[in-house]
Amino acid sequence: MEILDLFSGDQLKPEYLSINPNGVVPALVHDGKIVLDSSVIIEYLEDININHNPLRPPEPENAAKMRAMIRYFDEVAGPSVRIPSYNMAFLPHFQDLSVKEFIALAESKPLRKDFLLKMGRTGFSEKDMNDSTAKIDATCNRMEVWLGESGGPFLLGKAISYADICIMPVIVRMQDLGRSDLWASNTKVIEWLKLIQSSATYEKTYCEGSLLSQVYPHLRNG
Ligand SMILES: N[C@@H](CCC(=O)N[C@@H](CS)C(=O)NCC(=O)O)C(=O)O
Repeated sequence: MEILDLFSGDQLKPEYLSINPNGVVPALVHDGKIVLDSSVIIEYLEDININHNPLRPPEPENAAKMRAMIRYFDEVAGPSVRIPSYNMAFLPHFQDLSVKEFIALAESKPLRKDFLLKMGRTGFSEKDMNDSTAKIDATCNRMEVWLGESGGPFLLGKAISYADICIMPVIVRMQDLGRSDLWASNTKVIEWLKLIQSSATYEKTYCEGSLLSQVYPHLRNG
């Protein structure tokens, strides 16, 4: 396993771009084959039978439901969580750069150039912040409906699936940024999150230093 330092630009070095020309993590190289994008990687791991517990429902209808959920998360929640994350945690890194350095950095990012230029060195506007949190709010409402339809405690019913695993980091990030209010009225989402966060796997995944509030003291409340 190779760990990249995103602030030093490891993801933009030619050796990494030859693996992932998008210049973002994660990328999986397995038996010399390259697999890109987190939601594709997790299904690939299932396809090569690396998991002891299947995380994709065996019935085609439920597998399709799961993929539709993941598409929704990738379309609505994924891009939205980036705006508060950058404004609240990462912006100071960019404010330390000169205008010229900042533009050069933005230009070097294959997928995130426009995003960085829009943010600029003063951050996203209040409207952008509100629009993005509204999308996370909509995602939580959608999850509440799905949890109701499946009977829970997971999005597709009794067993945890890739859909839960795909959206979990977004919800945990918003919780870490102090925005648990976004799902305060979604009782099923609250129970879903509690269940996930009480598992030993969660504990292992979010080892010390994984949360932004553990890295950036200004995010710590109280
Ligand atoms: N859709 C991609 C998004 C990947 C992505 O945005 N990764 C971020 C870290 S969470 C990244 O590598 N950013 C590097 C940069 O902005 O330069 C996936 O899920 O794999």
